Amino acid sequence: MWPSVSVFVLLVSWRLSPGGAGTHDIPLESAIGAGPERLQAVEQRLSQLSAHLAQLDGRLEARLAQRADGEWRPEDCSAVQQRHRLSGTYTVYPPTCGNGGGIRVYCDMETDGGGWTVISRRDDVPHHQDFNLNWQSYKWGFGNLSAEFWLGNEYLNLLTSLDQVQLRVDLEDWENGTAYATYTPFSVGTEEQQFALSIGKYDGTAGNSLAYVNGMKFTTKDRDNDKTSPNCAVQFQNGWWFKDCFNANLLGKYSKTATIPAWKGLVWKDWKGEKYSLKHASMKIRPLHHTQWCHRLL
Ligand SMILES: [Ca+2]
Repeated sequence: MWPSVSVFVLLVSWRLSPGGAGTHDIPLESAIGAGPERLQAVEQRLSQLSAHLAQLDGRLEARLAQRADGEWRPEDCSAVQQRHRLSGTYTVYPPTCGNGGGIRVYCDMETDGGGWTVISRRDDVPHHQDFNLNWQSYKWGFGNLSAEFWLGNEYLNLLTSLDQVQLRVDLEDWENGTAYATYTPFSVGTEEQQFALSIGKYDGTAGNSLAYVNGMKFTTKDRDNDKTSPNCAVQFQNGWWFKDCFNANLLGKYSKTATIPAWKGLVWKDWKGEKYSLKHASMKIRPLHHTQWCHRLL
């Protein structure tokens, strides 16, 4: 649009310029006589062009907004953070072989720079989620993203199989004390591999309680993949990566009090021991390359 406007303005300048080239073929009197009319015509034309430009501008803006909403497909919360800085529920699109439909996830945009896709949360909420569920439930996830939930083993496999990710565990006791543990890298196998857990190097303040079940397959009440008899998932009433049985169980039965019979609650042995049930426990993942984005943003 601009080149044609420039040409038009140049043309107008040339036609109106009293001393410029080309004025010799217009008698001075007629140029003066025609001045107001021409100016009016020019003004009218400029006004039309201006309206047209505004219209184009609006259309361009609408097209860009449409692209932003319609074609933006963040694959996890780390990508969501490029546009959104508040913790909450978002739709993410992990690459899949199927239709590539989105899934709803909770993004933690605060902890250690944010960008975390939360994979489970336990909390002191009015209504607790039942975690004594079967293989299919654990496969596709369950619960309330704003309260207690399990994202789903199939999604864990998806989100940890393309990018290398870090797992972060955040814990809180009943006296407002907090601790954390990170595992780098972290991955969950396919369903054929029984969603086996693989964790790398530990770091943090909570102690390395998850290491005991590294390499273990997932076990639920209807699929026994643990190393004991009969089934840890039946004994503790939740699905998890059990061995014989655990040093950490963040999906155990929620207790409104800290003190519990040994192992019967939300346990992270190396922080509070096996007779202490935690008030809050969450697990979240983030790609290892996230730090770069984080630095660019902050
Ligand atoms: Ca068993």
